[in-house]
Amino acid sequence: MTHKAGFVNIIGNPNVGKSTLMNALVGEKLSIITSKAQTTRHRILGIVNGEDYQIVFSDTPGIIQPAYELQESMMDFVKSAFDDADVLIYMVEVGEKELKNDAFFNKIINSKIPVILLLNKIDKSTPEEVDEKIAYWRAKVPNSFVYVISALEKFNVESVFYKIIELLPDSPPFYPKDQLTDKSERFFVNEKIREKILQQYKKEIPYSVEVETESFSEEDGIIKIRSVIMVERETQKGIIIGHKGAAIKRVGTEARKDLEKFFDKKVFLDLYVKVNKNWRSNDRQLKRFGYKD
Ligand SMILES: Nc1nc2c(ncn2[C@@H]2O[C@H](COP(=O)(O)OP(=O)(O)O)[C@@H](O)[C@H]2O)c(=O)[nH]1
Ligand SMILES: [Mg+2]
Repeated sequence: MTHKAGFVNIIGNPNVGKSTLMNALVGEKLSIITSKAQTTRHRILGIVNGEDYQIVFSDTPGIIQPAYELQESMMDFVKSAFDDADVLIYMVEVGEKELKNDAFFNKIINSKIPVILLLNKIDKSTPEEVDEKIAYWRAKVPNSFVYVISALEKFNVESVFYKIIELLPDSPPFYPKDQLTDKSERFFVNEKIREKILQQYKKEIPYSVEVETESFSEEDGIIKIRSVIMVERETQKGIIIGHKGAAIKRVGTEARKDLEKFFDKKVFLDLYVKVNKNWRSNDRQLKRFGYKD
């Protein structure tokens, strides 16, 4: 029996639905999803195993023009996703025009590997609009297989899945067949807490936050977790905590509920806040948080 395997890397503008798609394809909430740009900061693998295939999906940060060092590292993750892809998924949404980064766009249209162009969020548009957009994208990315989908409502996602399998090269698996992702349990804890922060705070707060899980241990069926929320400045610390600690308490409660579902165990989550001055522009801190080698 021949075996197929390969890297299928999802790229596109911020907020088009890349993480929603990966979670739908993998069937797990590996990537956090919010309506804000730059929710995804890392490259996150989601692995789907079949008897005779293994698909290694990569969710990546949305393509932007980097303004500070963290964002430069985020764009390095996108670059790496071009380098090792066996199939490239370029996701766009109804209503958008083009990538803000010409170099990335040229890489897509000149790609030697198969490109699947997904026109997402069609649940939000009319059939006429969709037809017009299909024609537009076929002309703009002529080397691609075009599909219209709704990642949110899982419309047409299965057809994309079968197309991917068809396009995969013959290869033995890259990862053990029971592995779901390349990230640790602590990583998912950090991300879940960050998701709640993205949802609950405004302006620059979500972008100034990094989360680090200091301890993760399981005893008597309960997972005990202690995590630090790091901000760039003292004033942000006060905002995170909120009046009488109400704001951080809400973050903790919401994150705990999701983590209990994710791990399928009871979770005890202890959160505290620390200032880590200008960590987004500090090389050593970016390495520490896994944004750089
Ligand atoms: N209406 C609609 N919204 C979607 C769809 N897919 C994703 N979204 C929403 O778009 C926003 C961004 O999604 P996300 O997956 O985080 O986008 P990413 O930045 O490309 O990873 C979230 O609010 C999603 O719920 C879709 O098919 N239809
Ligand atoms: Mg994302």
